[in-house]
Amino acid sequence: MITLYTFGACFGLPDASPFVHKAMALLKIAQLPFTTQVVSPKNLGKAPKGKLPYIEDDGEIIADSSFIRWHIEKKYGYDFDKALSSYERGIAWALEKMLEDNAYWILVQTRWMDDANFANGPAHFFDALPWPVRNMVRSAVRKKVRSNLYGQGLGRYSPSELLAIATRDISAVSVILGDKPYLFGNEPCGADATALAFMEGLLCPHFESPVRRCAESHPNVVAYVERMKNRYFSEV
Ligand SMILES: N[C@@H](CCC(=O)N[C@@H](CS)C(=O)NCC(=O)O)C(=O)O
Repeated sequence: MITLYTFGACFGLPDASPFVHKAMALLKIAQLPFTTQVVSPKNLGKAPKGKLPYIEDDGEIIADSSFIRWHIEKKYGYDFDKALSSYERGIAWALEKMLEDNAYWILVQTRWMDDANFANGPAHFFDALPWPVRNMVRSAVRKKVRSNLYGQGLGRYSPSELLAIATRDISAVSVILGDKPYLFGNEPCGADATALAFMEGLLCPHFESPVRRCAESHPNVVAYVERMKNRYFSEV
């Protein structure tokens, strides 16, 4: 049995992390049974790369959502992209990496750097800590996230610049999806797990932002997220 290590369901999403959400979706698309185990943020250092997700499968540990996907493909012989041409596989990979390495940071900026969203969201990750250290840890982690955003680069951009970039990302997903049920046709492929996780994360009603409004302005994306949720996450 596969164990997926997660942060836990949060903000009406299957997981606070879109990467964990993606890994869950991959396991569900491949119809592999799995259990989940929540990792406390203070134990993240024990994760192989200090990040989630990772899985344990018969004693084998695999970290990173893309490596988890390749493990599923290799060990269980499930080709997520079997129906895709090599050109479509190229587009699928580019779309995934746009979401994971670009849109992800906009999502982080929206949740962690906007004061109201932070208070309503990530600030609660620390509620279980005793009060003398709670505020200190909360501020220290927020500071680290700010520094990560600055290092990545998007943390240096104004809200209107971030929105301009997010608008391109979201519209790329919308255009590639078109009027198809899934990104590349009638059945989901590997990139659908990523698109679901990141688009549902950006659309999350728990957080107010112009980026969310932009995602909401694409009816095909909104309908797609609902379609994927109904098919794979009806229990959430
Ligand atoms: N490339 C990794 C990214 C995973 C990732 O960035 N996970 C974040 C949560 S969204 C994390 O665990 N961050 C904890 C930290 O940086 O301390 C993947 O695809 O799994």
